[in-house]
Order: sequence, then C-alpha cells, then structure tokens
Amino acid sequence: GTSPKLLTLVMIDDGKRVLLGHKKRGFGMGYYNGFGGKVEPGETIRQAAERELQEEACIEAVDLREAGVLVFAFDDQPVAWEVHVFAASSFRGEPAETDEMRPVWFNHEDVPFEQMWADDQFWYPLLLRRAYFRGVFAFTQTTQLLWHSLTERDPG
Ligand code: 6U4
Ligand code: NA
Ligand code: NA
Repeated sequence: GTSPKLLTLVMIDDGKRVLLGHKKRGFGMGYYNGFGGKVEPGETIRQAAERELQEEACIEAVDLREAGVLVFAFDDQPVAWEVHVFAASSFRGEPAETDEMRPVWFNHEDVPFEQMWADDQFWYPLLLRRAYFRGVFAFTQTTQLLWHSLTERDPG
C-alpha cells in the first residue's frame, strides 16, 4: 500500500540531559537516537511508544507527552515513515543496556549530532523547549538529507 509506516520515538529529557540509545543493530546502527520502533497491529501509537521504551531501555515513562511528528521519505524505501515523537522528563526503573541499545546520558549542549540521524539537529531545539513540531525530511542513499521542512504547530 501507499500509507506510511507508523513508528514511535521516545525522548527522555530531564531538563538538563537527554537519554539516548547507541543503536547496536538494524536500521540506524551506530547512531545515537531516542527509543522506538514500529507500531504493531492491535496497539495504539502511545502503547507502542511505551512498549519500545521498555524493550529498548528497560524503563517506564511517568509523564509521557506528544512532542511532535516527523515524516521521513527515503528514495530507497517503498513507503514513507511517520514517526510519532513522545517525550518524558521522569521515569520508573533504571536505564539498562539491551541487545538493541546502550543508553547514555548527554547534557543538552553535548548532544552528539555528528553521530545521529541528519534530521535530529533541526528538531531537537524545538523538543528541548517543549514546542510541538512537525517535520518532513527527504533522504537519499538512506542517510543523506536532501531537503526538509520544519514547523511549530498545535498538537492534533
Ligand atoms: P525491529 O524490526 O522490531 O527490530 P523496530 O524496533 O520496530 O525494529 P527500528 O528500531 O528499526 O524498529 O525503528 C527505527 C527507530 O529509529 C524508530 O524509533 C524511529 C527511529 N528513526 C528512524 N529514522 C530516523 C531518523 N531519520 N531520525 C531519527 N530517528 C529515526 O531521529
Ligand atoms: Na527499535
Ligand atoms: Na519493534
């Protein structure tokens, strides 16, 4: 079909530091990013976000909020990705390494954008000041950012 693939991305931001996962396998291997993955049949987007955070970082968000939506178009993938970004400032449990991710805290001013997806440097400033955002990013050869559009907007 032509409908986009739905994914989630959870950002833990305590106001000074963000918790990122160093991805050990699969798509985006070697990059730091938030925790997330595909929405499975029968679950809501929020449930998928909660599940992936538990699976990848071993924690449960206390104050999960909708932070924005990112659309990624790849010239080497059959459909676009619609990534629902959530954020939380507190959580239960202790972040732990999993088969997929190694969690690392970064101060806001030390976020390693050179080891992250090329879109992240554009929308992190909005995330960190808690502005709801919508971004559209076009990639070629999987990781090369060709074009983007980013707007601040009301949720919903
Ligand atoms: P499986 O098949 O279960 O191992 P799953 O965990 O469902 O995979 P995965 O890890 O491939 O999915 O999900 C990709 C994750 O990477 C999602 O959280 C969204 C995130 N992501 C993908 N492209 C991104 C990009 N350009 N910028 C970004 N995050 C991206 O910041
Ligand atoms: Na994942
Ligand atoms: Na998954």
